[in-house]
Amino acid sequence: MISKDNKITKGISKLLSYILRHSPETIGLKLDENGWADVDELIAKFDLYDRRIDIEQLEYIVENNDKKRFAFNADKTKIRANQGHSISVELNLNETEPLAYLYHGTVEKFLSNIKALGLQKMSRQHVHLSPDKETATKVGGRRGKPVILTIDSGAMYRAGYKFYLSENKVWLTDLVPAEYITF
Ligand code: HQG
Repeated sequence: MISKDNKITKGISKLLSYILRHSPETIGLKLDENGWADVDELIAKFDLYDRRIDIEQLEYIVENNDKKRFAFNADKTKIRANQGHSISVELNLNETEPLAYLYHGTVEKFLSNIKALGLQKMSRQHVHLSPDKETATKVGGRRGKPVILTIDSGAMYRAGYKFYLSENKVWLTDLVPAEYITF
């Protein structure tokens, strides 16, 4: 039985995030254009690099990961990250009307750039937005004292900007111009 705070499981989750979002080539893995890795191949490649993992452990991670970062396909032969990629993958997310307001957690040092250029994707495929201030506070808190920006997503949507909701409920868009941000 793998326990929730099992350090090994956490370490594997982190590695899995890195491999499936940013750098599959690190272990010689190939993702398809939709970001899916073959589960058997992933397990074999992990093995080659001396990081043992089995299907049970993957199932546990998919099920219990704190942010539901990963998903299997229907027959569990493939696995992918739900969002957060820096490599180019087509997730085929459905365009969704956003909540009237969304939030973005960041830190003070980025504010002058954000005021000038809006929220940009930076190294990822999308700008990530949170449905509530509490989540945004956690996101910003990864980098220091969090600063929460309020996004007028309703107005953006009416102006034609597209929004997507990932499997794990992160709101994604391509750009948030500064005029839609309350600082
Ligand atoms: C900032 C985590 C300067 C932006 C979280 C952020 C999220 C700018 C950083 C997910 C800027 C990018 C994503 C501009 C944006 N000038 N800085 N114009 N526009 N920034 O990590 O949103 O745990 O790529 O404020 O929970 O922090 O990995 O984005 O600080 O959902 O699953 O540039 O990552 O999820 O950083 O986080 P990131 P993020 P996981």
